[in-house]
Amino acid sequence: MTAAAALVLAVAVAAALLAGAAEASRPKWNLTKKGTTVTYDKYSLMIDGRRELFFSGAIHYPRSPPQMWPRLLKIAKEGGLNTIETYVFWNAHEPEPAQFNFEGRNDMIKFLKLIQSFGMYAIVRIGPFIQGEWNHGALPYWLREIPHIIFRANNEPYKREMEKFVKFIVQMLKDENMFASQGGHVILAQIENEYGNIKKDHITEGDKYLEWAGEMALSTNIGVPWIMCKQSTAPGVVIPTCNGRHCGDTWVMKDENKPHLWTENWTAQFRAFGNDLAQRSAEDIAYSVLRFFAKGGTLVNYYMYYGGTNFGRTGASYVLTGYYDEGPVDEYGMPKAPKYGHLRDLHNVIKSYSRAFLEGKQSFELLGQGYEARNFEIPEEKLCLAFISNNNTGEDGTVNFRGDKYYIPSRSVSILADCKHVVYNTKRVFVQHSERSFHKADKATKNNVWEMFSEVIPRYKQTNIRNKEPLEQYNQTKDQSDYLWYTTSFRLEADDLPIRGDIRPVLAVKSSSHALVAFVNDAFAGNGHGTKKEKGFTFDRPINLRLGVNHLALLSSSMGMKDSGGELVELKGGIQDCTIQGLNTGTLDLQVNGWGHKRYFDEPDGDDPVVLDMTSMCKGMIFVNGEGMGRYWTSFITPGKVASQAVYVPYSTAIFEIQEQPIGCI
Ligand SMILES: *[C@@H]1O[C@H](CO)[C@@H](O)[C@H](O)[C@H]1NC(C)=O
Ligand SMILES: *[C@@H]1O[C@H](CO)[C@@H](O)[C@H](O)[C@H]1NC(C)=O
Ligand SMILES: *[C@@H]1O[C@H](CO)[C@@H](O)[C@H](O)[C@H]1NC(C)=O
Ligand SMILES: CC(=O)N[C@H]1CO[C@H](CO)[C@@H](O)[C@@H]1O
Repeated sequence: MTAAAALVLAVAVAAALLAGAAEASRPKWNLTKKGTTVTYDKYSLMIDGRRELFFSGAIHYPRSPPQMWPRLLKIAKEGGLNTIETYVFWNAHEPEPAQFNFEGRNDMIKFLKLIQSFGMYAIVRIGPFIQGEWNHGALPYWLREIPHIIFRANNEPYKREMEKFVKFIVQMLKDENMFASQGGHVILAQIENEYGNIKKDHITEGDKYLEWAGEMALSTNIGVPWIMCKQSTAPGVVIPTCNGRHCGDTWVMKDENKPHLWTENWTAQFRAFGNDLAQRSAEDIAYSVLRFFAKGGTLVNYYMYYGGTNFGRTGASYVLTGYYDEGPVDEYGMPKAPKYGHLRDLHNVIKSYSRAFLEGKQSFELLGQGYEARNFEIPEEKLCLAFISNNNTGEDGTVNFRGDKYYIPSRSVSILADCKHVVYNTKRVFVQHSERSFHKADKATKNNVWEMFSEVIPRYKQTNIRNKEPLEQYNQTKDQSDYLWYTTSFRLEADDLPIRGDIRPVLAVKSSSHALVAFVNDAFAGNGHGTKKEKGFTFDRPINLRLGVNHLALLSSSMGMKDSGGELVELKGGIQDCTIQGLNTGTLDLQVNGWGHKRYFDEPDGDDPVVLDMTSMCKGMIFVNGEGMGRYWTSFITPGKVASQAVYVPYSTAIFEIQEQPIGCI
């Protein structure tokens, strides 16, 4: 490995926008304020009976260091947000039954109090299944070992554990007076998550489970409404909400008397290793938000507003370590132009006409094929606000509206103050574009001391976990490591060798994990990997064998556990099938040859964002001062022939002890 010398420390150059952002704002909110009521009708949520608009951004506390939280919240507030949404991460908080962790990045209460101190509201999505591109959808590994458990079904063992955790979190929030009803700022809580996606998969009474989940949530008496997302209906007073890209066009609300809330509006697309950049333009997001608001929506949550980092092993299968770097605020905590500014302008415009918007009488006018006006009026106060939209793709046009002509670009919405003057159009972006650039930090790259650790390639004889067939991987590693060694030994007789002609025998391995490195008689024999899209992969490579005993060692690795799907509990990893083909005597099936297993633990020995360029380092995990900073995999290139993510660890300004754990180019 010659890579150490090529490892480059670089400093990201912050946009000018950021100046002064690091300094935390003073708390403006009186924390001892008495409770407020949060209610709703079919039009909106109401705080103490007053209608409000909610511009919310998702920021997940375990995806950034607590030192960054004040700066992120300040940027969010300056971007026109008044609400922050976060999930609660069960497997981060309860890695072992009844052993809790709310320290550092997991300090949920600290994060929520900080939101309150900025005078912003909070939405807490307790789940406790959350998906979220988070390892195992945040369900702790130990749940899998509970006999007869079926996740997210009308299943007693699951319901018992879910209820225990939900009530534990609710109690914790109540003890700190976090709910609006207690004077805190949590205005909504979410139970379950996108259940609509898997309901069809369940044979075990999905409807009954959902009904139970709603009732269980309501029984906690938090004094603020509960929501369920990505469902068109929800039990009782629970509010169903939309997740998607274009909720203004796709959302069908089946429950009358409940408001239109949009809990996930994707600001880009999260990425997996091997994926090219996923962009969603500022114009397209603004367009969707306005179409949703024009139809009476009153809450939008940008998913993600700031994505952050999947530290350590927290990312779900193949998910990139940098999370939603393409959102309005990038992984480094820098506002991304023009997305950030264009949305800020949108929020400010809508807010300044919020009275007409929230209290006005709504009307609708069809202005032509694909053209419409949605108006909000309070005639006695001469207040009028109109949203004129052109939903046609690739066709700009002019419409007549109340005696005037308006030019509206394709797929755009104009806001008309007084139903007359255009004050915003989603396609007219006034914010300048900016680019992120890096420069080498020579000072930080010099005088580093590098050490190398090497792993001994194990042989069957040295292992103590043995089985006739290779064992399932997750069951062995129990989510403590990405790696598991599989070893077996076999004897070849003179009959088997020499091989016919000059053809070398081929080692063929089928894996349901994500990558593997193969060694034959202690020598590197090749590697292979799958992709996020295709489950499992086959590795086949010609190998060198010898007369007598041969040793095979396969280092199988997982890039995180899946985070979704009805079959999550049946998730399997590891070697499924192993043969040696092309021997004189035919194919040697090693599947029931007797396998030894060895766990490989990821244990390390050891405010301008600084980043690590890992381009030359292939694949592994980065540790900084003993803490896992996330997976890297720069040798997995995209169709565009680059690594999905080349630079990592965009936080500390002084990283001197860096150890990375390369395991070869897979
Ligand atoms: C905060 O609210 C409490 C209770 O309503 C009140 O006694 C106190 O004076 C307030 N403090 C500030 C700084 O407004
Ligand atoms: C708006 O355009 C999109 C994309 O063509 C289409 O799917 C949607 O149905 C249209 N909405 C309306 C209300 O026409
Ligand atoms: C996991 O492994 C243990 C012991 O190796 C075994 O008893 C159990 O059946 C396995 N469970 C699964 C789901 O494979
Ligand atoms: C509900 C919905 O619109 N889901 C979409 C979210 O975005 C992804 C990626 O663009 C789509 O695959 C989903 O269908």
